[in-house]
Amino acid sequence: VDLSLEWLGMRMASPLYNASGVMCRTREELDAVAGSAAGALITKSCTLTPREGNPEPRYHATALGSINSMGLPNEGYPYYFDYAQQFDYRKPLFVSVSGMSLEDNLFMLADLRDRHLPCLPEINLSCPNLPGKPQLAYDFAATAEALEKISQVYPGAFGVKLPPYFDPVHFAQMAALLNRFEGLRFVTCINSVGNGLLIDLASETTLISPKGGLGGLGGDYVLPTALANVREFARLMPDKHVIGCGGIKSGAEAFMHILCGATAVQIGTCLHEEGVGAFARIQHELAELMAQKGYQCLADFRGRLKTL
Ligand code: RRO
Repeated sequence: VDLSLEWLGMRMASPLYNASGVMCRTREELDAVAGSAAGALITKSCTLTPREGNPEPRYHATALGSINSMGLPNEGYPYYFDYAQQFDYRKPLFVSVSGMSLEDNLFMLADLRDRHLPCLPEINLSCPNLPGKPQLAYDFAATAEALEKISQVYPGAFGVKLPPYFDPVHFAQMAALLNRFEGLRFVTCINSVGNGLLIDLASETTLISPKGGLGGLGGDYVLPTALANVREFARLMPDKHVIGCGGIKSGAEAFMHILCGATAVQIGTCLHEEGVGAFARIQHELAELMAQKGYQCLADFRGRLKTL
């Protein structure tokens, strides 16, 4: 069984890599993903200047997934661009960019352009955890304005990280909007399901501290929502790549994401809980599942979901 893939001129030995935010804040964490079985790696979303993030506790895992309100803790964009500059590129590197304003994003992307680093930006339009700042991609007019300006500043291929949508009209409107931008080559679906609330029953207390306990959900809680978003965006944007993210913890969920049309898939909660060994394990499970089903490569089943 062959798990390799090629897209946008990049070769990946495996379709699995980390979701931005997990195992990617420091060089040491990025090196661990680079040295693992992951097919690629992506950095923590960065801002113009370093950020501590929200007060702790700000992440909690349960049997069914995770809740987080990290608040964009990161080392500032030069740290990640410098990492990219010294990276050996034995696998593709993505940098996640999440400015506090459109101007900040344009500034960072202009620098990335001028440095000619061979990495692709995934522009985060969907952070759910900044008090007072709504997720940009829930505002369709603001998203159009951002992509117009980004396309003027950044001539290369780029992608966006989308929040989950929950209505077919929104899928269609966002897909039509994204299809207008030629430089936009991929969308990553989905960011965490924003502003859920998990409660510890015994103590009758929230599990995390920021925002009265509200935070982005990941893991099993979000798998069906992630699959729906991957499926609909893959169907509505046939000329773009969709990267699947949400609820992957074994070969089975990775297979389902790819069946829905994902080019590659990212692991968040499961990677946080298990560590980088998750990549080899899930890859092995995916290969076994494909062999059982008689598939030799990812293209044999990618996007071939059957409906009733
Ligand atoms: O840092 C975070 O709180 C965070 C971000 Br930027 C994001 O995009 N998604 C998420 O679940 N957490």
